[in-house]
Amino acid sequence: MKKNVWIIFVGFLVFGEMLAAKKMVKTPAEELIIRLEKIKGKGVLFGHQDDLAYGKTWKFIEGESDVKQVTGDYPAMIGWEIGGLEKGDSINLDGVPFSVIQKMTIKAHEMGGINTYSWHPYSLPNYEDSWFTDSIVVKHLLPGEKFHKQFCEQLDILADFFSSIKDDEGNPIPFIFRPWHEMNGAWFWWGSAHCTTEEYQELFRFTINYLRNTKKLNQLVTCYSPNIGYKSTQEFLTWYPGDDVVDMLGLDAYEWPGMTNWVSNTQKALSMMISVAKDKNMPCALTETGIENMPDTTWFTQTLWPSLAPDSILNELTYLLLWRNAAVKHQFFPYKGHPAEQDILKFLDHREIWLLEDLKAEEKEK
Ligand code: BMA
Repeated sequence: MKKNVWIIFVGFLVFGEMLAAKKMVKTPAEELIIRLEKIKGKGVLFGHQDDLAYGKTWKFIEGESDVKQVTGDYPAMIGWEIGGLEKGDSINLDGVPFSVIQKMTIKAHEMGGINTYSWHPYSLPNYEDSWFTDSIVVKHLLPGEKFHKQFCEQLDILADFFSSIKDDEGNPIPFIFRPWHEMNGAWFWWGSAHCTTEEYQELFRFTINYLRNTKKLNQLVTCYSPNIGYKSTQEFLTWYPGDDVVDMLGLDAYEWPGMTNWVSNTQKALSMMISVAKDKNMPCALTETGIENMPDTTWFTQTLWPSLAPDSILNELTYLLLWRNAAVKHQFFPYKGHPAEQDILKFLDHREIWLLEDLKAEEKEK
């Protein structure tokens, strides 16, 4: 009898310890959020989409980077695109093999950088691209609806790929996942004109819950990122799917021809996002930005910088990301020889804008 009491007592102790340990061990996603929170107020990570995969004049050369060619350093944040993965393709919609994305995501992490994944998926059932908006899709992806099973199979493919992003000890590498972005626009099939707000929210919720709960992925820092254009914090939150499925907030803001008052409009949009982020105690970022082909060769110092420069903005953003440098006329970072090369160097000279070495120096001090 006495022995049994002891066994129960020891059992309780061990169980208690296990519970405490479980609480203290952070998931990879939680660790990345903490990392972003620590950066906030000190520096804004400089990011570039596809930077380690290809540039204006090169493709799939390990160690190469348009940012490095110009600055001597890599971006601190690297963006990747997984559109096409859901379809079972081995290369994404921009021609980048998923094997390259996998390898270079791991490499970016090993170098001390942070990764973020965007997703421009093809639609069911006919695999039209993200910009094909002639048919209603979102509604049919939801539980109980006609494409739901196929949609789950697509998420299974994503989950398999995400699980392969791990370090050499087999630990999942965390990254920022930004699905269903720019939903307030009408250009994507999940945009506001092509589904109801509730359908959108359910789609977002289902996607994240499936990846996290059914597929047991604990490395996704999920980001909700509308496009510039909302007029209030309420409007920013119109499609917001819930604090339990969102970890951070983002804004996508490009300057396209014909736009006016970009600096003040971007400042306003950033300030609204920041006030929501503060309320929710979440990190936030300028998740996509740039001006295609950079016809204005002082855009970085005269337009982008003034948009970010007020302390109330600079102290709150965790990163900004310029879009990709495709070989065709679709570039957003002034590659070597571009007339805006000197201007980006001046922009990057601001001590608050961090390339990879700045991030590493900060984190080494800890
Ligand atoms: C868009 C453009 C497209 C590309 C897509 C996904 O903004 O760059 O050319 O296919 O992003 O990367």
